[in-house]
Amino acid sequence: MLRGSGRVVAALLLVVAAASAQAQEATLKGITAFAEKTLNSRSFERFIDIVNTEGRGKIRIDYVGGPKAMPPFEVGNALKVGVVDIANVTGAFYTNVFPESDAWKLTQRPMSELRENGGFDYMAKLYDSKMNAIFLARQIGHTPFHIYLTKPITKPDLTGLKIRITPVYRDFFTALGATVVQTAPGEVYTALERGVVDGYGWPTAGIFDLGWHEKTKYRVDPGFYTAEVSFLMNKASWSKLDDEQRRIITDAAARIEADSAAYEAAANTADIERMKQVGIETIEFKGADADAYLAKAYEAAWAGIIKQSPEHGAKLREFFSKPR
Ligand code: 173
Repeated sequence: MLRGSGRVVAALLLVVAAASAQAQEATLKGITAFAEKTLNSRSFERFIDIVNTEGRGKIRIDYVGGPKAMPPFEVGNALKVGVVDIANVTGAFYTNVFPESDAWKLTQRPMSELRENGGFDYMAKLYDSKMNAIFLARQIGHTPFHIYLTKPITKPDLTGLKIRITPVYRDFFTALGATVVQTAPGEVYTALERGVVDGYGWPTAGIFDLGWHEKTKYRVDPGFYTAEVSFLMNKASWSKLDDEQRRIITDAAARIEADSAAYEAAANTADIERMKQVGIETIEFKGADADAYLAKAYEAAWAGIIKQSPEHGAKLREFFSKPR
């Protein structure tokens, strides 16, 4: 039995123990390169909810938001230098830091296979050495991109048209004859409204999120490449976590990657239907025309990546491409 001062000491010890347990809760600053609560951010928001629920008292992600908090093309560097600890972002937005990141769009095998065939490990090493980053999960990886237009075309030729791009589309749209204008997603609506561009590149789903359907008349099919949006973590922030904290992050990330096919399929089906309903017409290349269109898309992009990074580009092409 404790009496008098012994009891006071015990009580103090309890207070100290509680305070240090609290201090062990890691807080990570999380950011998304896409507008909050839109398609490409929602799985990240779900991931944060899972981590904050399962990690209660151990780890917490403090969500600082999207492009209102930081311009999308700055997210990669912010993660690299540790201004943020965890990010939801696509490779095309940080080619300034790590040019090969844009090659994710050229994967023709699912992530589950790339995690087995060495392709994932190859990229993970590049993330480590070029970006101080850990690649946690790809949350978008089953959705192609399309050309969306305000004016019709009759063949795969964008001569005379100004098209909004990111690095994803630059080589292909240039090869199709377009004049290209790079903008963050947040500037697309105004660019369309002012006639600064006649169209834009974007994945199958998501054009309703920022109101672009109001200014879009045509979607060009087939879609090309495979969109990529992933969760990345700063390496120093990762190394500060204990095994349990890492497990919570890794498990939540794996769950999101595993759910991504179903999540994307539902979103794509819904948006294609909605485009039909609002009168967005499909311009479809078929048969040999479609084959040539897609072949040109991949050729132009691989040539661009291999030119920038001959050694890694050639290796990534082996891992990522579908065997012919
Ligand atoms: O068009 C874009 O802004 C872009 O590059 C992209 C990449 C992945 C998902 C959505 C958009």
